[in-house]
Amino acid sequence: MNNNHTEAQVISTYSRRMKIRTNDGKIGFAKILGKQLKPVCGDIVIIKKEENEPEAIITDILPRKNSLSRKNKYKNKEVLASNLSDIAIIVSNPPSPDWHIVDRYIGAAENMGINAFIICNKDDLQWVDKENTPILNTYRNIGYNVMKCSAKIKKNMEDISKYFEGKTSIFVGQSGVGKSTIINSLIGFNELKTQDISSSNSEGKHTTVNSSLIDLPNGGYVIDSPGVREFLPNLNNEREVLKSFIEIHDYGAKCKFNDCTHIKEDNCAVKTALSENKISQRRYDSYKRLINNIRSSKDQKRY
Ligand SMILES: Nc1nc2c(ncn2[C@@H]2O[C@H](COP(=O)(O)OP(=O)(O)OP(=O)(O)O)[C@@H](O)[C@H]2O)c(=O)[nH]1
Ligand SMILES: [Mg+2]
Ligand SMILES: [Zn+2]
Repeated sequence: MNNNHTEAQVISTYSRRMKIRTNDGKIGFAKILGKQLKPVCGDIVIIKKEENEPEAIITDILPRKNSLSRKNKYKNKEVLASNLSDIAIIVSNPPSPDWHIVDRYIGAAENMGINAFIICNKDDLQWVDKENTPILNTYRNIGYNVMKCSAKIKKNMEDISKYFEGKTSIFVGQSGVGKSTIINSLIGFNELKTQDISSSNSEGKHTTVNSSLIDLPNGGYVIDSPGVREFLPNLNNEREVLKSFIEIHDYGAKCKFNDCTHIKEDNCAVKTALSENKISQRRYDSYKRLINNIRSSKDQKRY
């Protein structure tokens, strides 16, 4: 590599300008060369620095180990972050949990081949009640780690902190669940802006507007991301939807037809498991919604 070309990691993105960290730990800004290049948080990029130029230029992105992507409103793939080991899905109440969003992030993680993990924040408000406990137990029974904490009164934060040591995780979830507050608590100071949800007068308030990568004191880093109202993972086909729901995938191995989609087919082991309450109806509904989404976007493409 030329001596004016070096590697750097993207730590936050501001449209065409990126905050980066070079291998020697220095933080700076760099601009992107051309319109094709779309670096995201977590990317390792090549930067070029000319002597008389004030800012470095990003000339390339090194191959990503993986990436978290969604389908945007134009049905195009949008990469949100890369090179991750874990997706931490934060839920709380308020705001009222949307478990379909949780299922969809889990689906994204399954398709990326990385861990998904649920954190129930605001445990000081004791919101995990009769309605939510069975839902959380369903996730536990499938094999997902579910932890409760309160970033506000620092309850269970040591366990949370240990879990993330050495990992490269992204914090995702609805706006106002406390993603930035938890990260501030993990690093021990208020690096990230947080805001009271009751002080907002519009429903769509998002405090965090840019993803940013934060170093953890004992190694590893977390990416804080803006809250979402919905999340559609970038799944390409029904097989990837099935891979998103591991319990449905597992029961599906016993269906009569190899290509059973577990919607209307006869002798479907998934349907049997559903009737015996071995698969949660709520998770199955999530599955059906994503299958229908794939089918309807295929129909649209035909015309
Ligand atoms: N009671 C209680 N409130 C909390 C807790 N953690 C965070 N909050 C509050 O919840 C509100 C939202 O917190 P944020 O950290 O800004 O939420 P966020 O998920 O980062 O929101 P976006 O950036 O909009 O996605 C703030 O008023 C926090 O003080 C907690 O453990 N208990
Ligand atoms: Mg935030
Ligand atoms: Zn089936």
